Amino acid sequence: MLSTQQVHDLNAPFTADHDFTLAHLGEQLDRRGGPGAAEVVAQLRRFQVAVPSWALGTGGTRFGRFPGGGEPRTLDEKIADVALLHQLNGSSDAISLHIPWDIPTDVAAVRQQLAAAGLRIDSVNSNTFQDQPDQPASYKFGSLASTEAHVRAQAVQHNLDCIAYGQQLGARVHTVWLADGANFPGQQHFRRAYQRAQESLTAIYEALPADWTLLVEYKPYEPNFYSMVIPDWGTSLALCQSLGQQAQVLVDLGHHLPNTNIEQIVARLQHFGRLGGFHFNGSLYGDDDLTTGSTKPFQLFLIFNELVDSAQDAAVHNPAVAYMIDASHNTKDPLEDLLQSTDNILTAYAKALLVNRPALQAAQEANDAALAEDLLRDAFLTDVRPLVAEAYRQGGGALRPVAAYRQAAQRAALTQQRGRRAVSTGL
Ligand code: PSV
Ligand code: MN
Repeated sequence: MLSTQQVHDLNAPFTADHDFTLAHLGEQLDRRGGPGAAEVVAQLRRFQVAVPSWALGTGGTRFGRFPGGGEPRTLDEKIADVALLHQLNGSSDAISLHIPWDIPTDVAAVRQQLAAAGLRIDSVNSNTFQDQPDQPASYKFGSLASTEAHVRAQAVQHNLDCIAYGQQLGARVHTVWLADGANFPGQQHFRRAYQRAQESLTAIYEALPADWTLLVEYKPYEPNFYSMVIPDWGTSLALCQSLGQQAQVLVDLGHHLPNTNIEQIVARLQHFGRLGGFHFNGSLYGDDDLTTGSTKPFQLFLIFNELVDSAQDAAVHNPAVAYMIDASHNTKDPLEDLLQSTDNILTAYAKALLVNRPALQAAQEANDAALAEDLLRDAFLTDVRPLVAEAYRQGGGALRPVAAYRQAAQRAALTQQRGRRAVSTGL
C-alpha cells in the first residue's frame, strides 16, 4: 500500500496539465448544455467495478503460462492487491471469490482486512468445471446437468457451500457458470440436460438467502465444443424466469460469438428486469479475455449507452447490476491490466453519460438515422480522460494509475515480498 502523501507526490508532475485540460473540457461541456463535468465526475465516482480473485495472477492457455513475480498466493494477498488497485483508482471497491480457490480460513481476519481497506466481497463463484483432489464424484461428464444423481447432488451441495462461505464474509451474490455440455453430436440429450440443470438450479435457488441474487452466466462454447447446456442469454433468461425474481442473467462480454450485438442483448435483458451482472473483458474471437475496451471501444460505449439509457428511464425496473472484470492477462502485469480495464470501462461510461439523450430520442422517433448516429459519434469522440482522472483524484487516487503504480515500483515490492515464483491459486 502507498501512503496518501506518496499518492499526492506521484500526482504532482501531472497536476498542472490535468487542471488545464479539465477546465477546457468543462467549458466545452457547458457550451453543449448537457451534463457538466462535475456531474459526470460524480457519477464516475459512484461506479465501482469488482475485481475477481482469479484475475490477480498471470493468465495462460493450455499451451503454457508465463507468470511474473509476486503473484498473490493466499486470500489475504489477493485482498491486498485489490486494496492497492482501489487506492490507485478509487473504483475497485470489491473482490469476487472463486470457491474452492478462495476458501477463507480465518473469517474474522478477512472481514477485518476488507473493512480496513474499504473493500467488500462482490460475489462468490462456484467451480464445478474442475475436479478437486478430495472430491468423491467426477465432473468429467457434467455437474448440475449430469446424468448421475449423485454427481448432481455433489454439485448442488458445492454451490450451497459457496453461499455459506459468502454469508460468512457478507457477500450477497452467487454466480453459477455451468461448463456442462457435450463435445460430440448425440452425446447429450438436449431437453433432458436442460431439465436436469433446471432442477439442480432450483435446489440452489431454494436455499438462497432472501437478500441474495443468483446470477446465471451463459457461454456458447468451451470447455464443450459441440453444445453447452446454457449457451446463450435466452437459455439463461428462461432459467431465471423459471427460478424466481432473485435469479438474474449475467452477461460476460467474451461469451458471445463474433459480431453479436451485445448492446441489444443488454437492452432486452433490462426490458425484462433481468440483467443482474456483467463480466467485462475484451474479445475478438470468443472468450479471449483481453483487456476490456482494448479491441472494440465503440461497442463498449454502445453497451454503456444502453445502461445509461435504462438507468434514466423510469419505465425500466431492473435491479442494481453487479459489475466485475473477468479477464486474463497472459503477457501483461495483471494489476496494470486491471487498472487499464477499469480505465476503459469508466471512459466508456463517461462518454455514454454525454450522449444528448433527448435529441437522440427525437431523432429515433423521427427515423433520422444519420442524426441519431451523429449524436452517438459526438459523445464517443469526446476526449473524456480528464473526467476519469478527476474522478480518481477526488477519490484520493492517482491521476494516472498505471504510471503511479510503475513509478512507485509496486511490482518489484510485491516480488520482493512474495518471491519470484509465487503462484496464484486459480486457473
Ligand atoms: C468462464 O469462462 C468464466 O467466464 C466464468 O465466469 C468463470 O467463473 C470464470 O470464467 C473463471 O473461470
Ligand atoms: Mn465470466
